[in-house]
Amino acid sequence: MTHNVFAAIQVNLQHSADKRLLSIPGGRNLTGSDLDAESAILSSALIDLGLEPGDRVSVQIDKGWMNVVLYLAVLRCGAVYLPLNSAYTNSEIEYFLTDAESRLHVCVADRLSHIESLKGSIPSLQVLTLDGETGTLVDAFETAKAACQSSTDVVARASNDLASIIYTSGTTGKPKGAMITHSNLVANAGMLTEAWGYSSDDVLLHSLPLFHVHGLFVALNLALMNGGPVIMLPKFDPEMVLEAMPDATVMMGVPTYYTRLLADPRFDRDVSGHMRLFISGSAPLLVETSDEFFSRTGQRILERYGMTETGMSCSNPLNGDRRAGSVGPPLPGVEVRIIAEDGSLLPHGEIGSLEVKGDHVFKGYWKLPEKTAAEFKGDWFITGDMATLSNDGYISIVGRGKDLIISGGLNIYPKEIEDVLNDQEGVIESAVVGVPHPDFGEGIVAILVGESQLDTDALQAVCREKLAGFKLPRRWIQLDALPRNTMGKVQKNLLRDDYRDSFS
Ligand code: MLC
Ligand code: AMP
Repeated sequence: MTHNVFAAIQVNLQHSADKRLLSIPGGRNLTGSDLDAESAILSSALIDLGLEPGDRVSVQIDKGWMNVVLYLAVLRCGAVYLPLNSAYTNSEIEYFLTDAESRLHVCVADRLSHIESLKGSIPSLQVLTLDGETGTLVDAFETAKAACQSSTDVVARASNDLASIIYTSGTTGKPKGAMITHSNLVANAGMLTEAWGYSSDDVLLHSLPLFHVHGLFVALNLALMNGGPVIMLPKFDPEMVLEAMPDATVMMGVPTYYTRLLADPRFDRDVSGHMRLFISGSAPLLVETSDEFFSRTGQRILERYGMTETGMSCSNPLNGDRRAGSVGPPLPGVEVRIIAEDGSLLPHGEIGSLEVKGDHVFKGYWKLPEKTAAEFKGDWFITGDMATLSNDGYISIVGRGKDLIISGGLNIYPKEIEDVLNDQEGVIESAVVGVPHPDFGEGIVAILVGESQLDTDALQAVCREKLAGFKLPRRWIQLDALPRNTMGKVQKNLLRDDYRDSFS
């Protein structure tokens, strides 16, 4: 018996052989049998290229149906899928490919020459391009198809073998590759199916990117594992979402999606009334947004909580009290606990560090056994989030133990931006903080201390060259000195208070 997560998906593709499972409005529709057959062809093309089980396939492409076929083909041939945000700059990408020792990288043609230049330092690297429905990946697919090569076999994998590596940044050091196993994915999709009553009758409105846990594993995997159709939009755009909504039953998004929908007066009970479920996660959903959504649509958004390392851990109930400001009880099969600084278990209602345990928890960080050991206590994973647990079992995330900004559902570690700024001539030191932002939840403010008056346009340009656009500070402040406590530590809480109205 194989534990390859693709095998669990394939059963449903075959059950839904003639059913339209993936539709791109204005584009292609693929049935279960299309997805099965085309992933088989691409899988054999990948094997022909020399890919072996366990090899890393890094992917930085635009969203589309071929991206889904590629994802399925990589799983099917037992390789490890490594998705990368399309906003990452070339210098950011270089680290991921080198660290992961990528065997195959799939990118848009514009990035090809840069990736080719990395071959000297990553000797086994091969590169294919994909731009929509063209590129050398498609050529490889067509060649395999013409040769009638379609290995129908799903390459056997053990439950603890890797299905995916997703990089997450951290408060210290370089980004870490979270190793996600086949059984992690099967377990988490099973928990969500049960908790959300997900079935083949659900039609998912998919507007999330495919390069993070939310869009890839929570949304796409859950639908495919249930044989449920997916309407896939290239990105979140309220116009497109409103147009697709009449054909959908479930939508998932980060809080920004819901605030943007609420900003559109056309989003009302008529448009949303038939929807079974709206789900939010990846960042805190403000109580005001939840309440406004409820009064506009008569439906309470179901908020859930998770992270790259664990997939989903908690969710408000499908039936029962969906509590604004809380992420609900742990999912079936998940255990949670709240721990004090001294390591003791805290009673209900007290704020402490949230730890989780279950079959959904990842295997560890790629090539970083010490970092892995530091974030586990036995089977318990230390999330880095601060939370409370109510008497009736509801978790509320009240803050972060880690210095992290979440903007539009994307994680930004201030240290990464501070390192770039501190390297610039004339900058003595910097502190980057997140403050309330009406659209993104949090927006980025850079506070600098310079030898003289700093040229913030030039600093902005350097950041744009080195960092993905969503990490760019949007407000710049220069001070004579940063506030520090008696230990000499920068008091970011004071800076957050001082500049909290920067975007209001
Ligand atoms: C884009 N920009 C952002 C941004 N996204 N700035 C801050 N925060 C963001 N999230 C900037 C770009 O750099 C660009 O700036 C400008 O906005 C326009 O870019 P765009 O791509 O056209 O933006 P838009 O389409 O409006 O995208 C915003 C968004 C998108 C919110 C729709 O970021 C998004 O889909 N976010 C979801 C992220 C996600 O999937 N998170 C899940 C992680 S998994 P400029 O200056 O260059 O013009 C996880 C675990 C869990 O967290 O629990 O789920
Ligand atoms: P990532 O590292 O991108 O997987 O992001 C995971 C982090 O997002 C978690 O550790 C939390 O800090 C945050 N997060 C996810 N869902 C929620 C939520 N519903 N409420 C508050 N924070 C959340």
